[in-house]
Amino acid sequence: MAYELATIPGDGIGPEVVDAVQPLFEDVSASFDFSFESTRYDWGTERYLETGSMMPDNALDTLRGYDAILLGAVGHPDVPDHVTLHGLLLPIRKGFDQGICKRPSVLFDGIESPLAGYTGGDIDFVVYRENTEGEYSDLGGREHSGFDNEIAVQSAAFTREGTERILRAAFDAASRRDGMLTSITKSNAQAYSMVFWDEIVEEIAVDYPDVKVERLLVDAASMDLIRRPEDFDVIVASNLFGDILTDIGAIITGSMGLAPSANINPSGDYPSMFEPVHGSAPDIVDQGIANPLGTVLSGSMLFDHLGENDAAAALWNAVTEQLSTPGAPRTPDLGGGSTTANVVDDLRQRI
Ligand code: GGG
Repeated sequence: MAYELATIPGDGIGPEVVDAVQPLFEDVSASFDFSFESTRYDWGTERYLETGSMMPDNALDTLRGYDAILLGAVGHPDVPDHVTLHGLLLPIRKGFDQGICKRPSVLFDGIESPLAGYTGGDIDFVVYRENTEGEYSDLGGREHSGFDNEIAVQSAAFTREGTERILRAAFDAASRRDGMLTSITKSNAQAYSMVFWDEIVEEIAVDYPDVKVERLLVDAASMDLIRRPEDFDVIVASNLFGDILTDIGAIITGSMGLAPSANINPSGDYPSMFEPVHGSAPDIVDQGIANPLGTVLSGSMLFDHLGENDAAAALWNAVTEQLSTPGAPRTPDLGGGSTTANVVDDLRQRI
């Protein structure tokens, strides 16, 4: 099989991690008898500063024919974050109807959690985040700028279709895993959208008698992810809540640099996109010390999505083995002194 991948390294450490993992992905494809061609698109904030747009007008047409997209990071200290996010990441997620975001949080053997007493294997959950609507809807506006009655309105939109599909994806995952689903809302305060969400959870639960459903408010969930992370298996949440909870998930499992994610187009009509959860990290850019493991694990999710399950497992296992090997290279976010390149070279030896 031959795949066509689009890579968008983006901003900050994005190019460092996306470029570093290419040879590793080539090794894996050669070992498992498939090939892929990567085409690099240098879209991002440098382009925005030169031309006024993060990516060309026909960017979605350009990307449409690819089998998958690998994205690095978006964000730049000289440009407001809402400009960069709305200029690149969100138009791709929405334009390709990538309504399901999967973000695993795994405490690997050999990694120290900042939570006392937790060691490898103690934390292993996956967040299913609704990814194209909810609080990230572009509904709203501003008026009366400069007057005392200045107003900003930002609406959250929850469609039945979008809500049902993220919930069904999460129920399916819970059914395949430990049969435990936690649905996160703020339905005590948001009595329209979140009560609607709760109602759909109840409707869908009827089809999954094997799945035990727990409902938690997002404030309690934020506390419980720190107090009892071992109790979670599959978590399902809206766009904003999912984004926030997955940062908690990343930090309690060792580092933002380790966390992968997949933005899935469930119909398969458009490419899905894979990206480390971390941002552009301007504080460490150009030092060669960015952790590439979030991108490697995102690559594992990408290969899994393409049906190359052995390649996906080989990448995931290589990371697992590296992290559990005393003395193996680690970047500074994991307490080591190694470079991005050292970590990738070591993984190449393990494939
Ligand atoms: N690695 C992708 C990236 O740079 N994400 C930055 C970010 O702020 N993402 C917000 C979101 O995922 O909603």
